[in-house]
Amino acid sequence: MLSTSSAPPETDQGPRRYSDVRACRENDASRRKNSDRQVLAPTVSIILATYNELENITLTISAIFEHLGDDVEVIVVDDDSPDGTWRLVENMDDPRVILIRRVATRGLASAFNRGIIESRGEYVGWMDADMCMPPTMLPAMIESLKTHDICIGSRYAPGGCDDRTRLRVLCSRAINGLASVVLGGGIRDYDSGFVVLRRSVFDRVSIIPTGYGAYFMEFLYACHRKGLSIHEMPYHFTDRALGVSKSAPNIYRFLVTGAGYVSRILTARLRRID
Ligand SMILES: Nc1nc2c(ncn2[C@@H]2O[C@H](COP(=O)(O)OP(=O)(O)O)[C@@H](O)[C@H]2O)c(=O)[nH]1
Ligand SMILES: [Mg+2]
Repeated sequence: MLSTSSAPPETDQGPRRYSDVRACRENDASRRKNSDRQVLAPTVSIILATYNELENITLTISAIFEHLGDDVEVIVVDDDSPDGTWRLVENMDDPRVILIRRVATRGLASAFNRGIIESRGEYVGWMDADMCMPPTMLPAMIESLKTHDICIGSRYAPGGCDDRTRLRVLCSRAINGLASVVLGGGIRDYDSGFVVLRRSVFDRVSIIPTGYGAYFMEFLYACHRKGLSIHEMPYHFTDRALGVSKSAPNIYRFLVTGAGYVSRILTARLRRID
């Protein structure tokens, strides 16, 4: 298992190490394991952004390996979770698992962006680490990359399902409705956040690494504009059984997140910057 944090690279030994003084001391044991990282680049990289996912992270990682086997790396980008999610990952001692522990920063889009930078797979994917998005879907999603550039797990394509509370589903559908009117592209689940894609996609489109989940809509919009083919695969989204939602822990955060989505949809339409 590789453990890194977000300070400048060191040049002493081993591939791609990062440290700051605190993480360097705390991560000594796992850093000695850096050389255990798979030498050959795996075919698939799956990135998990985590903040306080102690109850879910082991389940999520094991389920990914169960369905994708050994030719995969799981990159966990944790923002120094107070519940010690990062420590649990660090102790997994698995060469297929890479831990990036960022300190003194937070952000979902920037966490996925960091994971993308570290990834090595020909196919790259990312998803939540809260067991709402089923890792059972991953093999079929990756298979579909034979004929598409991007595959998103979709709650709202025919056959999909979102079993969260009525209010959350209603809001999510409203945001998706607005996105499809303003951004077009015929995508039903614009803010899916559950995706696998060909690495070559990043030669044409980058994610804009600011904000919460709304970055995903802007990313898909840019992919659509560039003519990349996007496949929506329906799935059953199961509401969180363990841990707390970071986007809607209370009504205030819920409204702030919702407003962020609306403004990002409008900005994406106006920005059109490559
Ligand atoms: N690294 C990182 N991960 C985050 C942050 N906020 C949320 N996450 C993770 O992003 C995923 C989605 O968050 P979640 O709380 O499930 O939000 P929801 O799905 O919108 O209710 C989960 O895996 C979280 O642990 C953050 O600030 N930094
Ligand atoms: Mg979630």
